[in-house]
Amino acid sequence: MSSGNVQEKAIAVGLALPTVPRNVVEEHLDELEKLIETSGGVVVEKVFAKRTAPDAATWIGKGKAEHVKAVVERHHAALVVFDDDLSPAQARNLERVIPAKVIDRSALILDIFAGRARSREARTQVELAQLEYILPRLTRQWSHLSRQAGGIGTRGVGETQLEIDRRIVRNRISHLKDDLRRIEQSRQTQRKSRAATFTVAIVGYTNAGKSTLFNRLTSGGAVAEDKLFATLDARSQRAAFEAPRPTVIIDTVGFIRKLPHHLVASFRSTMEEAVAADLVLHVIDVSHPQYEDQRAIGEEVLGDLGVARDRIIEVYNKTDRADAVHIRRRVALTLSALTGRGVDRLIVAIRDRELRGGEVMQLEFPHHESRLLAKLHDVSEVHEQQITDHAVRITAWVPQSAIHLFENFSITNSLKSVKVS
Ligand SMILES: Nc1nc2c(ncn2[C@@H]2O[C@H](COP(=O)(O)OP(=O)(O)OP(=O)(O)O)[C@@H](O)[C@H]2O)c(=O)[nH]1
Ligand SMILES: [Mg+2]
Repeated sequence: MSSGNVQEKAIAVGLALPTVPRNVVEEHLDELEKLIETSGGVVVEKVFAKRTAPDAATWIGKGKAEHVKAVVERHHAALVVFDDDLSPAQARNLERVIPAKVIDRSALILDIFAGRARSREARTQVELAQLEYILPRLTRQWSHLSRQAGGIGTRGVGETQLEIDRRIVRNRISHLKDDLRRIEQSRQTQRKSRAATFTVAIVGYTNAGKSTLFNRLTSGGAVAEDKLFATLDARSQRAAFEAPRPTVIIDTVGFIRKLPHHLVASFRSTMEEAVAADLVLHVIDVSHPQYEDQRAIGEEVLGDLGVARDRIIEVYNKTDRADAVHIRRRVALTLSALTGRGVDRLIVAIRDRELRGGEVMQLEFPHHESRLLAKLHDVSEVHEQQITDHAVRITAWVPQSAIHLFENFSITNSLKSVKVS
């Protein structure tokens, strides 16, 4: 399905299993509908199948597939999207019955990403994920070809073609992987060059309000929209608020349930940069009926990526919305990125984190202590420096490990940091 295809008529199909109750399937289909809209389609009907177990050949069962066929014909729909991943064989079997393009949630998400990716890195990551998705499905084209060509006798030709296609795809995949490695290396160099910087990554479910918050904390410029996956490129910018250390905020790609695993792998490097941040803000949209689920998905992804819990601050967003009044969690940080209410408390929390592991000191060095002064510039964050006839006066954030070096030159200790709790 192409994103340029305006208002392609689509049918959304979900399967309710004993382990997945109907209302959950309905909520998942609502999300699938949003994804289809994001991709330029319109859902004309939703079909629910109910089974004790998925059908191996058609996922929803032969009878239900016939039903989908009738629905497709009634609406003249061009596309059928399954909420769950279909095996290549299942998709093939379904397309034999249903006179429309049959895709699954993963293919749809890949399509959206392909339409949105802008930076070279994001484009490379998406193309890699698409090819890895396509590779095991290449047989599909071949079976179409061989049927058209008349079957027996032409099979050898088809197989050869298939082998060629596969080789082309595999070559392209390894080429893209090389590209990504190179991009990742130059990114690591950049990362090192800003080692003194405190980095804050904003992560969370898609549409949670990450970019809106990013714009609040920086001078703005990120696109924030009521769309899934409005952001595809990790973006970083200096914080606009006063902070004890130079601070960079990073906006990231959102999470979603059942994220295609090829995409997870391809976007890993982008996410890894975010999770290497000093602090991770996990944004949760409390106005969403499934915010608990979304929070759990976020936690799982962060856990998989190896982010330590003590580096995460949960930020409960969209508290201005009427459907968010139920939130009365005393431990959590609640705010509205849209109205700005509560953002000041988040900034205080970020500053506290920056100060942990060090202290803001006011120091005075006689001019002959130039070596120590150089050392200070090396290991700390200098906020202010004043040169008088007799001395150099400095306000700086000094890491715990270096405080003893400068203690003798301290002129006040009134600006003590918040200690690690
Ligand atoms: N009412 C309300 N709406 C908000 C708030 N924060 C964000 N929004 C809206 O929620 C929608 C999504 O916001 P984004 O900032 O684009 O969300 P995101 O997490 O960056 O989304 P993706 O990049 O698509 O993953 C937009 O329409 C925002 O205006 C908030 O605090 N209150
Ligand atoms: Mg965004």
